[in-house]
Amino acid sequence: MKLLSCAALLFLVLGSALAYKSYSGYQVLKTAPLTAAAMPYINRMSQRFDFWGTPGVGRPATVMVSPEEAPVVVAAFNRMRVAHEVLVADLGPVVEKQHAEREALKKAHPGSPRAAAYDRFLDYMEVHMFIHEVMDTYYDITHHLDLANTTLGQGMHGIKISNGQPGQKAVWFDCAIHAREWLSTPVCLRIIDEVVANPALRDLADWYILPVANPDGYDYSFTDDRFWRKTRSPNPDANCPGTDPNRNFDFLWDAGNPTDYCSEVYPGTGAFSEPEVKGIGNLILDIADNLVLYVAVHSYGEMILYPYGHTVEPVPNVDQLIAAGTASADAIAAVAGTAYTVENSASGLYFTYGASDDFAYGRGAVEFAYTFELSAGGSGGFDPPASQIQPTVDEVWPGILALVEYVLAN
Ligand code: 0X9
Ligand code: ZN
Repeated sequence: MKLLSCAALLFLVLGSALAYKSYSGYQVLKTAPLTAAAMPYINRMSQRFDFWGTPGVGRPATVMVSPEEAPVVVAAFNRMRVAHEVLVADLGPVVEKQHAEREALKKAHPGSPRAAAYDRFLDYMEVHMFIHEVMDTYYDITHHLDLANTTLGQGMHGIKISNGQPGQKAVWFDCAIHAREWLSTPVCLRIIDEVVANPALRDLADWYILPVANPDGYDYSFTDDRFWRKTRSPNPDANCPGTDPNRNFDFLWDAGNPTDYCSEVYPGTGAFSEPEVKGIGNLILDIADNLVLYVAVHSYGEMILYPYGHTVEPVPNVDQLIAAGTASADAIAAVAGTAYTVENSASGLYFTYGASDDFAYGRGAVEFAYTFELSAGGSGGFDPPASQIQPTVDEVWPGILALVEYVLAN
């Protein structure tokens, strides 16, 4: 009996380790800084291959390739005369090691998710517990935002923090709409921690914060596939489920997006086909009259991006967008010297349609809308170690505060 339960345990442990996608033989390739001439090709390639971070003129691009994809991508780079090198020769052991480290850290920090939030990456259940712990403690200033039920039937938990004064301006932050961009969630959690602790911040504005905007995908990146990006909604091709939620918003939806289900930027069957995206979009429109700042937190690139993503034509309040973004970047740089650039989303000639920031700006008429791309980390950029959480939130929070202060003063 004892032997049997040992065997069962072993099977469970091995089984769960095996369930995690191995990435054995996958490589990460890094190009030389891209030229403007290369961008049309990169745009096309990014619809089929998994580019990490936001490609742009003057910046190197990183792309993850399976063993089958590697020769195809290398041949394309050679044709385009894009110099490149192998950044990670085999992702397999990298993913395995990090998975093991995560398990170990969980054992080392078994306390409440709120206590551990900057020591290790919290899974979705733990983020939910974090929100509930905050709401129990600060019941008088918090309100649970029940945005939607995800495709897999999970609740989408956000939090509104407010001193309850009617007619206040509002600011919005969402994190981890791309499942694998784990570093973003602790930024949202830090914002929550700061705002509940500081009455002056609540006098500035009502704060809407959504730490995990893509719960099904986020879960999946913890349990099955470290580099999962999209939602988990089924597609006709059962091998390629999921929609890129940041191409699914009802703003220029599908104007130039791919129709290939397997693409990492597949936009879905229609605008707001994803319940998560619809939930976010509807709430933004509901509060649009008061909403003055929208921020989506992503990784990576050390950039503060402003609308639009489909054109390099400047928007009417571009000067204000740049000034506020620069105030934020300066505050970030003041902490440890990390240099965020303030850029138009499409200035790198990497065009996108149906993204959340453009929806907030173009459809919700939110005057200040941004995407923050945090720092890269780990071997290829998308696998930062947990030790990077604390320094990231320590430098980004002052940037968020400077941004909110600027926006509300102007
Ligand atoms: O492409 C995206 O969705 C974002 N980059 S990421 O590497 N995190 O996927 C950038 C979105 C910036 N905003 C717009 N392009 N509108
Ligand atoms: Zn992203």
